[in-house]
Amino acid sequence: MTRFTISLIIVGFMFVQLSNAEIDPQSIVGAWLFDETNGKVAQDSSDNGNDGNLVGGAKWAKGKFGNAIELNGKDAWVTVPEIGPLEDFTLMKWFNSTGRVGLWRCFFNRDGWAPGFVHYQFRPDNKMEMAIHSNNPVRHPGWPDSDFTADKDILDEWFHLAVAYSSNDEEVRVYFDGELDAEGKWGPLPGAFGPGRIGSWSGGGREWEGLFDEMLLFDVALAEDDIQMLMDNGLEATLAVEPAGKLTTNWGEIKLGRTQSR
Ligand SMILES: [Ca+2]
Repeated sequence: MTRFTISLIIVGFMFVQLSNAEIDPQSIVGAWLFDETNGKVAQDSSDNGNDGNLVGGAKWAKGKFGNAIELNGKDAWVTVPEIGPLEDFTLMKWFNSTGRVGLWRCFFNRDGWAPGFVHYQFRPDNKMEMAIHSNNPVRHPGWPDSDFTADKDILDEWFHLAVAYSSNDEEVRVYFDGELDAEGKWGPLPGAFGPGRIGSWSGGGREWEGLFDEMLLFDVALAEDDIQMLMDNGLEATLAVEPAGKLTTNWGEIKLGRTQSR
């Protein structure tokens, strides 16, 4: 093998590493890191102002990265403003369930239930469903056969869950702890997330009991390695170590812009 060929291989390898690692901060629709220690506002760390408001017994607690939001399964949730519809999206979070096994338990549900509305939750059969009203089928493919069952064996532990969806490509992928759990053709509607609730549904009786941390919503269907990087490192550390300097700069500008606009 010539030296020239080896150099080309090395350059090619570096390019792949770079392209795999890129997460564009501009693709963040909402980033609820739940790192507050007091107050009733869950700040959106993106540039979009999608701050959440704590309702009822919602409170701050120790989380996976810094603090988390703790919900009591009865009268606690976080409301979010109008978000979407998004043609493509990735929604991910760390969750820790402490009760209500065998009951509806919401992660993030758009208020009401009408065409395009996202309902993202555990079902009474303890299977996870990402549903978009009027998609065909309504629930994401593969959910009945998933190995992940939210029964008593998963209580009091942190797990990571991500759903990447493209209405343009009509594809969905579901990841538990960064491992592909289900995928398939699914569509065709964009997904509307708000006005809605983290940890509840406006229809009642579906409150989350436990914790959420690093709830991140993007307007792109992220690749598996991006999801894993965000899962392992958290959003802020992931963007801080981005090899392309402009991305780090953009993230800094976003946070600076927020400070100046308030
Ligand atoms: Ca946090």
